[in-house]
Amino acid sequence: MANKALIVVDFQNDFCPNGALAVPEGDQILDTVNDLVEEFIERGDIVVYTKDYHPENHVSFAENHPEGIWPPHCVQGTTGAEFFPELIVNGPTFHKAFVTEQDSYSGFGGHLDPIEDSPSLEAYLREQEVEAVTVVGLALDYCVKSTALDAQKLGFPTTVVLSGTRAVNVEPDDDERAIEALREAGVTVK
Ligand code: VGL
Ligand code: ZN
Repeated sequence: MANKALIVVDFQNDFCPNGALAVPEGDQILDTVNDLVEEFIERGDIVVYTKDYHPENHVSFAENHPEGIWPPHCVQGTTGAEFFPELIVNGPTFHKAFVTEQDSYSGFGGHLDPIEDSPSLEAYLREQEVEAVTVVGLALDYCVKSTALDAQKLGFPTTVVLSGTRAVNVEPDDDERAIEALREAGVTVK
């Protein structure tokens, strides 16, 4: 039985340098993330992963939809949707935003299989009797923030490890604002 879960958010090729929606220095979270993965596994805790997993014409893509703001990224079946190659994967992956008309920044919108009646991330954490979570991955100001806020709201005391995340910073201080919002919600940011 695990007490804690590490949630590795969207550490995928498209969010790393040369990817379709590259997060500056996204690849540089690797050592922190892998160290945490090993630490959690060695302690008998669990690690779960999320994947942004979009169909080709997803609503978040500016070229397909007026409300879309992103270049096409993490398209199902492409290399961009795969995990960063050196990431240690030792746990289940929850897929999110796989329906054309729905986006989800939060990993809690994720399912084990990319179909909506497959187990959700929350159901899995409850089943594993997880009592606290640590969140790392990409990007701090979008999916990491949203996942950590949801986790805290769902009653899991939540920690974000800053060296294990990087921000997109569409606006220059988005990272600072994300950290502030997390702390205000009671998330530990360190
Ligand atoms: C993300 C923008 C669009 C993320 C996903 O993983 O932070 N950001 N889709
Ligand atoms: Zn996306």
